[in-house]
Amino acid sequence: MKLVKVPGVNGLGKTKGTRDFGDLLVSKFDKVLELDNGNLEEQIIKIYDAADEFFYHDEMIVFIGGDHSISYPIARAFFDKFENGKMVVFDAHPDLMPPMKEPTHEEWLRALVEQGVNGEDILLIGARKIEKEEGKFLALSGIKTITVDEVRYDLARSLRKLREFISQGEVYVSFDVDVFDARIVKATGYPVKEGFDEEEIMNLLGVISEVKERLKGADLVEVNLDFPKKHVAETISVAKKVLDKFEGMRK
Ligand SMILES: [Mn+2]
Repeated sequence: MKLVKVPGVNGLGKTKGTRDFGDLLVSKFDKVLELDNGNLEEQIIKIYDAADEFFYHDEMIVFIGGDHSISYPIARAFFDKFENGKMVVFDAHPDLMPPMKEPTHEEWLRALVEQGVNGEDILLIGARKIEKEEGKFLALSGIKTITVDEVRYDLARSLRKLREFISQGEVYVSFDVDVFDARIVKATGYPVKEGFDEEEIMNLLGVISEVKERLKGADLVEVNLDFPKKHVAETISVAKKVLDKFEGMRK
């Protein structure tokens, strides 16, 4: 596994605290991208080029953000390279607001679909804070979903649905820490209650680990250091468990 630090932010100033959380999570990166967060156009190109190069090599890559806007160029590189690619997104928010020219962390997923990625190749897990216009887009987009309630009330069926989704093609996982319940992950910009607990997430990630060498990469985003130290420490320790799980996936 290769670990890449992607200190990209594009959250209209509200996600600056996510820039360097990777330094608290990982002691050594295989690569650190040098990004000027004031130049969004260049930031997107640099992230795309780096992701494109990593996907060329047959090794699992984990990109550590940053906010969720980094997943836009990474996912574009992924879908450009892998025609049959499937992306699993863990997020409390669907990130489907109408996109800006340089998509922010609130609309990166919609930008991807509007630019031609097939919604049916995306599975969104845990979304529970959905704006009206996002709901409309979601319904028309073909994006598949698994909700927290589905997992809680019929775990076996939810795991089957996930397993079926990733049963063929290359797989990429985008993981926004706010998919966890707001009591578990507090150091993030927009925590949402009624989210997953750790065991539920580990069950879902366990299914993803079954795909082995078809799993090409993952990202981990939206831990925000601009919160009380205690909350940051707790959130980092939860994020570390997710990273450890990624790490075990292709061994
Ligand atoms: Mn997100």
